[in-house]
Amino acid sequence: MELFKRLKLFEDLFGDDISTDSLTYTLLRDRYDKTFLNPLKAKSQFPGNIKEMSVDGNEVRIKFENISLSLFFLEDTIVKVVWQECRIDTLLNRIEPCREPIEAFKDGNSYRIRLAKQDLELVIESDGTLKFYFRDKLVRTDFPPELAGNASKSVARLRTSSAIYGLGEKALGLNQRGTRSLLWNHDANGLYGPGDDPLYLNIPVYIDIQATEGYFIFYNNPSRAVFDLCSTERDIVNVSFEGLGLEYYIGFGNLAEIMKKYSSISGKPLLPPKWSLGFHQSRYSYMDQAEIEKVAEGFKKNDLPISAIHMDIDYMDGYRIFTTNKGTFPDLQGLSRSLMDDNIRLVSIIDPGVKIDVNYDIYQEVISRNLTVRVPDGGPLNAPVWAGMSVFPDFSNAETRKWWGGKYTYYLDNGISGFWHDMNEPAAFTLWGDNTLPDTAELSAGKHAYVHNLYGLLMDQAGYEGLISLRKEERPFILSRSGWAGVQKFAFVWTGDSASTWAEMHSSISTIINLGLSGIPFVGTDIGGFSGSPSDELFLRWFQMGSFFPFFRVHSAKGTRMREPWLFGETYLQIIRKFLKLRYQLIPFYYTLAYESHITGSPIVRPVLWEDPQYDPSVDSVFLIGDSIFIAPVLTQNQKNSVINFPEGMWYSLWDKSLHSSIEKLDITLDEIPAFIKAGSILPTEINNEIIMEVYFADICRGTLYIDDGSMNQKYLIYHFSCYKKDGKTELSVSIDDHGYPGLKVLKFKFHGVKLNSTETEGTKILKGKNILEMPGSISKAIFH
Ligand code: MIG
Repeated sequence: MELFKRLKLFEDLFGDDISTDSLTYTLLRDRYDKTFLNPLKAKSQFPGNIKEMSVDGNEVRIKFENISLSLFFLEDTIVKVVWQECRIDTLLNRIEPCREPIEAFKDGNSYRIRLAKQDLELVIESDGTLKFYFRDKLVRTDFPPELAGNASKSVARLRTSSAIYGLGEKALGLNQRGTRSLLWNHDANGLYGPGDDPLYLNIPVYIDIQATEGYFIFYNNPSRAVFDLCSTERDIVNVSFEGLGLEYYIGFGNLAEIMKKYSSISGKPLLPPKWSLGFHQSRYSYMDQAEIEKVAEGFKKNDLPISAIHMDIDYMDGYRIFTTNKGTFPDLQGLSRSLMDDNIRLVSIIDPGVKIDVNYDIYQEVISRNLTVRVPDGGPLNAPVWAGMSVFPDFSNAETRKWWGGKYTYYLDNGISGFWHDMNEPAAFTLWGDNTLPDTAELSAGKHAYVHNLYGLLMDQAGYEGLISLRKEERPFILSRSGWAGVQKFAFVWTGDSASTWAEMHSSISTIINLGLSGIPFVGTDIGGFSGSPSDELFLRWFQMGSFFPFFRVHSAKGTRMREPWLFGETYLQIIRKFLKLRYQLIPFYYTLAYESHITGSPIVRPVLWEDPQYDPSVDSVFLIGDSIFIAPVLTQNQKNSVINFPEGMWYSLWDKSLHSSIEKLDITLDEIPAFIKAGSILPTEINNEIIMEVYFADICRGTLYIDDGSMNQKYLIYHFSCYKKDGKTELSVSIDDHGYPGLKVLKFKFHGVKLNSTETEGTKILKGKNILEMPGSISKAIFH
């Protein structure tokens, strides 16, 4: 019955051919997995009793009866624990060994290792239990692991009231303590909501934090895994992997330090092109060239700023990647050129599947060069996706990546600026079971079951490196649905096919924050939700919230209501315009945050805990942007007021500049959502191409502005601003970190919360009435009353 329903659904959606293909493929997949999956479970092994320990440089080796353990002490309080090495390349960075000499000694039946300067102590008990002490407190106990062949199970005890974040993309709430989830990249098939698991992008990393102290633990293992985070047993985390051994990294500190350490292993976030931080309008699909032109015109006519329009799969010729349907897109080059005249870029979708068609050059090449994922007994694996039966590039092969990356020249020649990698879990159409390739399919890095979670990451790497070699000066923009640890080096991520519901809008805040705390700063949702037709109000509230996320895009499924801003009536249009303009004013702030992320690995969307260690770590309805904007979005229909629990400190309303703190009940109107700037922030903004530093006054204020030429060659300049109040006078100082980019001729500051009178420093002038202080870019100090 279930099967017939599925078949019927597929026929309705894709037509007879694909549903027949899906049936054929699903049966084949089952046959392969039955024939070639090794059913013999390897025998379980535990370490047994400790035998001996030896220290060799930064490595401590401990022999147990059955297994050996290696501990590597790395720079910056990071420990690498290897019970069984991961033998495939997962694109991690190499970290330098720590320089501090290791103090290791026997203590009764245990061994003790101490790094005094780093406040770290590790106790290895005789059965293989590992106890981690940070700043003299026991933060984690790892019990002896169980290994069975390359499969592993690892159980640990956490502190009783710490919070857990991470795991990549999850819809299980903000604090994931108490959840159990699967780490297996998965196409949610067009729709998901709160609680659904797994989703498209999973990473075996989590942060365990209590107030300001904690650590990240990252398992270098992309194979299928289950993470039980204190859901079955109180304080007990139970993690199991299907293959690839047991190798993990732990790095200690506060949230900012943890993120810095994790990104030093998994990779620093890319530096995005500035335009990518603006607004993107998308639809599945704008069906032809004329429709895209109309959308662009609509934005212009209605005075709505926009940076990019996305082209979904229907631009292709029969869903063949690297082709265009000449009937509906007769002049792609002309289209991109005319949009570019208005500063609007085109982003086109790219799916990994290559249609099986002997007359299609991309198919011929991928086959003749032998670059596809293969079935266990030989030839290329065939599975259906949008293009019908297709083959799948083996991105774990460097040759495939090089070949694939070169193909982006087709789009660049057509004036396309950005790339949207979809279906890269990889997804395949099936009638039952897992909608991906067989576990037993072969990639050059190993069995699909083990390297599946790397597929998206490696496709992104292929695209990114291809683009860099095709146009050396420009920063690539890639948007990816799937990925793994390190995807931040190559791509932005959006949260896939979310439901158009209030509940999902709310839940997306946690998903976004957890992605950020998994190392991925450039994230956003389909505004309004992908699947379904949001009410006007839901769309507007989602738009208002989404306008603060680093990746800011409206997108929606076929058959749902259209979402161009002018379709919601004049009142809504005005509000949407206000939020679009606000976002463009804040671009210098987002760009500065992007640079900070690039250097430190910090997320852009942060939990309040980041700034206020006393804040409830589970509150999932508010977020910070950097350390200075606090957003409490409107998450229910027809809401009249909102009780807001402010983070520590004083907060200016972004709208009327009134001051707020602790707990307040505020009125809600349709045209705003509660948004606040921390008193003491100096926020870089831009109006009419002019940069203005907005000073939200307090006794001490600080802010940063990053500017550059936008290219890959890294010429930039950073301003650090600070402001102190002293004896009734205020002193503003500017310091410059110059890396070859010319500074601003004039520095402009707009003050909120204080009245400017006279200044003492030569060359500064106060533009009366507007509370604006203007000074030559060369001046490093101004004093005013
Ligand atoms: O099977 O390209 O998540 O954003 O519009 C669906 C069509 C394929 C899923 C993506 C969605 C996109 C859609 N894609």
